[in-house]
Amino acid sequence: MAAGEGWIDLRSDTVTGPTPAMRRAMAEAEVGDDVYGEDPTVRRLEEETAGLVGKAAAVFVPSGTMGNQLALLAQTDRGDEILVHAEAHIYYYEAGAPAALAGLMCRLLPGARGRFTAEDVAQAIRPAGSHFPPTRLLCVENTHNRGGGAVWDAAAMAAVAAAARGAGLGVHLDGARIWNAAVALGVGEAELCAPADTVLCCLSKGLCAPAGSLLCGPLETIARARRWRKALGGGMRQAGVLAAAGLVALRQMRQRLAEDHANARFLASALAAVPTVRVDPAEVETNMVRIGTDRPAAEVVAALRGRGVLVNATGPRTLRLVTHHDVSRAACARAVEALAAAASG
Ligand code: TLP
Repeated sequence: MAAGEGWIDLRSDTVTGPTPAMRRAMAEAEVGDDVYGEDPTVRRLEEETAGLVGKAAAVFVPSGTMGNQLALLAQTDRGDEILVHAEAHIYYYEAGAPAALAGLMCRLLPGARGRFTAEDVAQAIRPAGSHFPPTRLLCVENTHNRGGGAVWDAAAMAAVAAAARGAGLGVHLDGARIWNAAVALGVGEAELCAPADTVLCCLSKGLCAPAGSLLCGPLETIARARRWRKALGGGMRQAGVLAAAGLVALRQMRQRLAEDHANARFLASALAAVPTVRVDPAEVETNMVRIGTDRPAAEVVAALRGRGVLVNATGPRTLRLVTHHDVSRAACARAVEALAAAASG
């Protein structure tokens, strides 16, 4: 059954639909064949995004997953090792692609809510020697999805990047939700991305574009990524139709994310009063709320669906609620009532 009108959909911010301004921009988009590098709207989006995150170049890709995987393919060789948090999207949710596509080993870093320290990085780097895979790349995720939307501030990011760089590693930032981190901290995206060589950012989550992400970084790395994009079938022709929506996302939708963050805080504090739900309102930093339930999560999800509310389970007794443009404060209040009933069974 497809979710739609009338549903309160808290499964993810990926469910947001394009705004009327995006639909107009898509209808009027100036396009060309992007595989020939001739789509002016895609070029504009790539330039603006690269500028915003402070990198020299960017390549437009269909999804965040492809952007992350291009970053790995462009900066490693088969048999290398990457350092990545045990709950990172790249490792946890990308269908085994680091192994299947790039031939990489993943060395998993520990740390609460997706955050680790320079010491954790230093300890995980392999010594030189023919017994070991060369450690090539550190991956950081900001905000951290399975960490409940946790934010890395500029200093924490700079510290782990310095540890990696000191040992000759590159640094990739999965910044699918870097916009949320920037708004939460009140700093510019470029400052948060400065310690990374490459940055993946998404337009189709909280920013409401229908599809599209960008991998940003140095010219040479992005040229390699562009070649891998073609190899993986990600070269899109008149992609300016999508890029036009992406430009609206970038220019108009970033600042309003503060509203989603306030709604997430509202959800968490209201749910804290529900005895069958465990939630720590102090943990909410952006647009995600993690909750624990006594009742099995699958049962709570089904009971909520019966009440018109959609959420995802993240474990046997844990759920994730994500706020976004298409759920109002009033809808959040209705979701709290539904959850109070569904969690009690
Ligand atoms: N995350 C999705 C699911 O895949 C879990 C979601 O609903 O949150 N990096 C991060 C940090 C992400 O959260 C996601 C999507 C991606 C990359 C991948 O983006 P897409 O879905 O465009 O491939």
